[in-house]
Amino acid sequence: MLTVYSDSHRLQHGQAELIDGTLKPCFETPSRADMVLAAVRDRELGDVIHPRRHGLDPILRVHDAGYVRFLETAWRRWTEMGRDYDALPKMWQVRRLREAIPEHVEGQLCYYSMDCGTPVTSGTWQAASAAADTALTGADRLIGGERAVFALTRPPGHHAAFDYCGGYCFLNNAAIAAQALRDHGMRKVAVLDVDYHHGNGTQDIFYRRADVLFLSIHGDPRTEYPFFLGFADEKGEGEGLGYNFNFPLAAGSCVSTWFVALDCALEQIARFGAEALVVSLGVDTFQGDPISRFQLDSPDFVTLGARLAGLKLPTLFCLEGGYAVEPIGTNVVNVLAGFEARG
Ligand code: OKP
Ligand code: ZN
Repeated sequence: MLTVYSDSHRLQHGQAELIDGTLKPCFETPSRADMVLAAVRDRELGDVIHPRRHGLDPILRVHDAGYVRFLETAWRRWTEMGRDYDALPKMWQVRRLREAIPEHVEGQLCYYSMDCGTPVTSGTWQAASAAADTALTGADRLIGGERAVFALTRPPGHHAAFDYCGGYCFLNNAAIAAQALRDHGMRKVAVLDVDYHHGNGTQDIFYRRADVLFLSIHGDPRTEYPFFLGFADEKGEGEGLGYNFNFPLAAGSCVSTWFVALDCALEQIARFGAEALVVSLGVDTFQGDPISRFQLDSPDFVTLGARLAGLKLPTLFCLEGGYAVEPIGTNVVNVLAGFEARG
């Protein structure tokens, strides 16, 4: 399987996130992508290519222009005030506060974020736009007839919505790629999110649309991040009604429960008649993940890959979460190798 990878991911290297009431080193680190790339090479998954630049247009197909402008300019504006540490928001536009967009970069940081675990740094825009290019280059290859491509995207994307960042995500790589597939003639695209956390950003972007089916298997938001989206009764709106499926599972759920949900999701994708599949591939469902509570073990990821291959669709994998750094490469490549073995 072809891998798309850019070293620019390194430019997103946050110092700290607020966790359990204290600032802790970020879980979402450059070493994650290094480990995945090393496993791709060790296991001879296939060629590794650099992404091609695609510019802003495909990003603006799914993201708000004001939000994208904010991401591009936030670090410069933040440091112009003499600050040189990561930019993190410290308040939110909650119920009954005004929805007007603040003028000041500090206010905009709050307006355009959903949490304080997603630091804007000197290299955030470069890294996030390189990740979008990585997903887009993968989409190009699918259009060109490739059976499957792995976009080694970092920072991840699935929590990034139309107009906000959060959950370590700035640009929604999978959504940008799914839209590109649509724009290049694939009439129906399914996005399946297997990360431990609900893909609130991807759901937000496609919620009113019938041409992109979104499905997510994740920790129940009653107890798990992102808490405010990902419930089973979120089925889409307007034309999109019936084209959104959430499979929230209790934290601690066993492997067989997880695979039952996967089978339900795969059945919906087949019924939808998807012409292409985008997989938001988080491996934080691993039993050893430090911030998640499912039980998958490394061999289970091979099974996951094989089941996905059973759909017989052109498939783009975009990396999302996975914070057990040492085994992340094995777990990700297990999915991809399981997919290829099933062909
Ligand atoms: C990003 B992705 C848990 C803190 C959770 C945010 C998690 C973001 C996950 N104690 N903080 O979906 O893997
Ligand atoms: Zn996750």
